[in-house]
Amino acid sequence: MKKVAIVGVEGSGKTVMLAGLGELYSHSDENGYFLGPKNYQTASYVAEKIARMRRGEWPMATADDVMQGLDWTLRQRRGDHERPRDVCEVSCLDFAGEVYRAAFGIRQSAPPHLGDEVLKLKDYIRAADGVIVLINLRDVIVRGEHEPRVQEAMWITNGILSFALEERSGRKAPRAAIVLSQADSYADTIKACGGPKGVLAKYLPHVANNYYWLDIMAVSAVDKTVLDDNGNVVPAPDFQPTQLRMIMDWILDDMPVPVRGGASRPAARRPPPAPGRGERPSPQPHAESDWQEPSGLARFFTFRGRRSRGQYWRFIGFSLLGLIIAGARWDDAGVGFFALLMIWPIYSYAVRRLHDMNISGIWLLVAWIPPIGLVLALMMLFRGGTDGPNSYGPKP
Ligand SMILES: Nc1nc2c(ncn2[C@@H]2O[C@H](COP(=O)(O)OP(=O)(O)OP(=O)(O)O)[C@@H](O)[C@H]2O)c(=O)[nH]1
Ligand SMILES: [Mg+2]
Repeated sequence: MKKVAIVGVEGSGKTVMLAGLGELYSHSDENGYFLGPKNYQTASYVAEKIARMRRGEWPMATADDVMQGLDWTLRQRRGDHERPRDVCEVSCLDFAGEVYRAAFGIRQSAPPHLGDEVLKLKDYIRAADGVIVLINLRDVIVRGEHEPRVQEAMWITNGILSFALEERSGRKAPRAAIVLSQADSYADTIKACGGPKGVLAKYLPHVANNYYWLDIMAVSAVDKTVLDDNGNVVPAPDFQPTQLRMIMDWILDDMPVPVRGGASRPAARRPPPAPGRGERPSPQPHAESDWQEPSGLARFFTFRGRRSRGQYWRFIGFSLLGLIIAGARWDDAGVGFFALLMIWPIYSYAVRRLHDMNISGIWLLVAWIPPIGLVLALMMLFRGGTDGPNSYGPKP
């Protein structure tokens, strides 16, 4: 599960970005990635906001009491004949700016009607693996940090960042990025400052200094804009949220590199997470031609290759049947001999079942520790193998 929190003060661009991401990844990108909505609310939220934007209107400010949960499965298509693989879950919550003010603003306590929302917002940020903090460029460039409204916005933004990056017991701080929104309107200023980092250093120096190690990006959620009758910049009817690929690249940055298929995405900028934390990097795919499964009795004694859940169930079933027949026909010595004979195949199948899930057979060495043994046994019986080939061979 990958939880991405997209957060920011009132008017920072959260709703536009979430809807844009949903729209952009409703089709697969050149590497086959796409977002499958997990429920109707997510699909209709995106459709409604995008339809409004195509009519040349920005979404309404999110109302205090309509916090919207958005849940997608990020999947990857790997060719016409293979099922897409699930990469991770992307879950976001769209809160109203007022809830951020109540949670991180200068008031000492949240107004009673927002108490629950504030708790939910804090849980949302606390549980996130990645936090994207939005700052509206118009606020900092046009209004300037000395305007009271912008000062308050920056105070809240600081509050969000320090809360998100707090190290909590037993858990490292999440990855975080500062994203400057509305880049389409301020492209010249961004260029003149030498990029988004320069904008932050010039207009919000204390944010730039306090959070100098964070990734900083400037994005526009729309690639084409027009002026409406009142002279406001609004999305053009045929806009595309193409620049938001940058956001998805950031989300994917510490994901395992795809096992196979499609073009592989660019190498991650940061090292993959240490084993045991976050997702495990997928080992290199196994060359299918490397090794042929032995035939006849030999296939019960090898420790290479993979065994599917069905094969494993059948093997366990036949072994138990064999034991019952041996018990009925032979004396204790005969049954003991049969059990001894079965030890190797039992280990062989167990190792290969773990391989099917892309787990090393070495784990069987600690299976005698009861909780680990139980978990492994349950996984071997019930968990499916990885899609397509993995580092232990082709799908059985
Ligand atoms: N030109 C331009 N304007 C944008 C872009 N993204 C957001 N905006 C502007 O920023 C405003 C606020 O965007 P929202 O997505 O509604 O902001 P929000 O963070 O959801 O705001 P609240 O719901 O009030 O908390 C929009 O109405 C637009 O005017 C963008 O990519 N380009
Ligand atoms: Mg909103």
